[in-house]
Amino acid sequence: MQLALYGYSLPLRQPLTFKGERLASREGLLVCINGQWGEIAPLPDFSTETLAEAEAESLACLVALSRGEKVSPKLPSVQFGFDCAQRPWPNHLPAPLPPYPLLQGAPRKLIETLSTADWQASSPSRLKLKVARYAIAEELALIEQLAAKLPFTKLVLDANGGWTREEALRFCERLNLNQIDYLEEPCATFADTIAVAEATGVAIALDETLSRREEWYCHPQLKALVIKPTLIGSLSACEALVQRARAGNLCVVISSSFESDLGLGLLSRLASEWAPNEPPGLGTGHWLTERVTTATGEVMTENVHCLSNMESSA
Ligand code: OSB
Ligand code: MG
Repeated sequence: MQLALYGYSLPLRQPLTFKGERLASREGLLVCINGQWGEIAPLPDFSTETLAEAEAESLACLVALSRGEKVSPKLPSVQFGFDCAQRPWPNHLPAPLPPYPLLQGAPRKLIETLSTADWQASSPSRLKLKVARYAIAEELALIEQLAAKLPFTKLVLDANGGWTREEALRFCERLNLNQIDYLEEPCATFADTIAVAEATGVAIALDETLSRREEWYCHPQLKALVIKPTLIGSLSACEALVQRARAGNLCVVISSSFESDLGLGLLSRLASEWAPNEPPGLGTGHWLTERVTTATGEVMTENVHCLSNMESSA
């Protein structure tokens, strides 16, 4: 049995701020079990575990595997990595749909780049914009410009729970819903999010509510579940959410957390398996300027550093 753990550090095109923490590069781990890969990349402020904790648990799991023991990691990012590296992947998956683009940044800057962006030539069917970061009036003005420039594009807004119920109400009351596909997590609690949906008519999607494993129920205005396998962890927990979505007639959007190209490839395969007709939320790839795999999917060992490499007879 061949068992290995690698670390990577990939520069971000622009530093990203996650709830106050500035990231200039993305760091994560790659696990390889008998030639099959998984990625372990907790995202600061979204994951509850740190990279150091994930590395420690990963190394302990590899030692256990080398002794022929079964492992069941506790940390979500480690569960995801080990599940991917050990699961029997289906042989024939439908071709993956291209991810929809993700816009994140100061409204003024984004309005500038709007005129130069190359996706204007072939406007995407869906586009995601982060909100609840700047003044409500600025964000609403940007949305109006986006909608006018891309009349055939549906907009997904993601507030990451950043508004109080009152702020979300103020925003949604002034929002033209015509081109809005749905709004992800307007408020920090499910009760506030539902209250905003009911008061304003906006369709909503759940993301953090799922990864934090909070209680939720189906509602006529709940349109989609945004499933982030890196944050949810075990693939069977993800599959349970997919089943719940199907039962409630909700869209399933498989979404990334700034993983490397290897992790994005795994997520893309899960998306074609679980949500073959839904463009995935994997638009984070553009934020990384370097790769860990070649175009044919081979890991470039010169772009990663080896943390452990074991051969065992177990
Ligand atoms: O809230 O959806 C989020 C990326 C990192 C952390 C949180 C989120 C995201 C994304 C990924 O928006 C892209 C997507 O879901 O479309
Ligand atoms: Mg989200």
